[in-house]
Amino acid sequence: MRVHFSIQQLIAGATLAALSALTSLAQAQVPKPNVVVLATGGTIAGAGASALNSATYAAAKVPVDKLLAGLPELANVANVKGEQVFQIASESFTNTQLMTLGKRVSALVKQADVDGVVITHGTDTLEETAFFLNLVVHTDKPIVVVGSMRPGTALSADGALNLLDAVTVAASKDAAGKGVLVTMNDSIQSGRDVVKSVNLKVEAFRSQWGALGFVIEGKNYWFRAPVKRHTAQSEFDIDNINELAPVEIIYSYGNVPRTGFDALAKTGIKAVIHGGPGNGSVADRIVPALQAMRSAGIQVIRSSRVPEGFVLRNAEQPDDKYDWVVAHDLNPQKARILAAVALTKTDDSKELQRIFWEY
Ligand code: DAS
Repeated sequence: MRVHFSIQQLIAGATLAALSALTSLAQAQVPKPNVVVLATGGTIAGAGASALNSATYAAAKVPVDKLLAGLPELANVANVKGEQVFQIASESFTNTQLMTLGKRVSALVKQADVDGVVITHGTDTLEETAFFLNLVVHTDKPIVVVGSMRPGTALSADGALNLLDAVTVAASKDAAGKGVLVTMNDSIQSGRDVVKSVNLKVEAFRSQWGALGFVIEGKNYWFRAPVKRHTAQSEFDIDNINELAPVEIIYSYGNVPRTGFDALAKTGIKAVIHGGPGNGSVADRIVPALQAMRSAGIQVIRSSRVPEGFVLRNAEQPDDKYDWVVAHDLNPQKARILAAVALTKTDDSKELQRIFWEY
């Protein structure tokens, strides 16, 4: 049977084909976002002796250029440039590394030709760095911190997909204004909330308040947004900070002696984070040690060693009477970061408590 097309149908078909070709051409010409990857070391840059070494390896060995060259899929997502800021395992980070990294990120996000920043980082203190950047970098541009639990040399290594996801999120307009983010194991976590909760599995990072979303096959799926102050809304700005305040943590447990508390009190710290059991509980024999610290002008901040929940003010400890601060839901290591930043602006305990409620 012969099919007859009218002149009009032929013209319509040709027009549609031309439009489709023009659309593909236009899409091909849409400039890709520019993402800078700042490499600091960690397992994501690690190397093991064999594919079976998923936990036995040397961290911080592979340079950023090699990391990026090993992931050609990045070119489909963004124009990516790498910088090797450090090459260390993150348990060895100090406040100096935090400041150097923070100032570099702050400089990059001010550049019109930078749309997002990724930081490759060891997993051990990743949650501290992510929270620090969340507090002090003034931008709405996406900043994504990423690590891996297995080195790239291992079977089922997780670093490549984590890094691709991090660049995908950093290149995404819908990731703007959500604070510093962490992409691990398909999840998009808040840099404020995320903690390393398992020390040997790829599903190592979680937030007690849940992930912000997922990134699957190059697409972001968002389910919530942070409510605590961060980045562009923060009253803290890395550009106005020269040095973090000295703040230390002391862990409490049954039988804990005063020794550590009394020793810390003589080191010139501005605040002590008490990592207590339960609701940040303080043993009766330790209360006078903390009161002595407070009388010496050291801020006392009660956190908890319990992974979930938050420390309630004036519950089992008379915080008003002792002029102590509670760390809200922040674990001791995150409470240290917030205190070290906050004390660059205020030494007033009521102001500190406001800050711990708001950030
Ligand atoms: N030592 C760990 C670190 O650098 C390795 C890792 O898990 O990234 O944090």
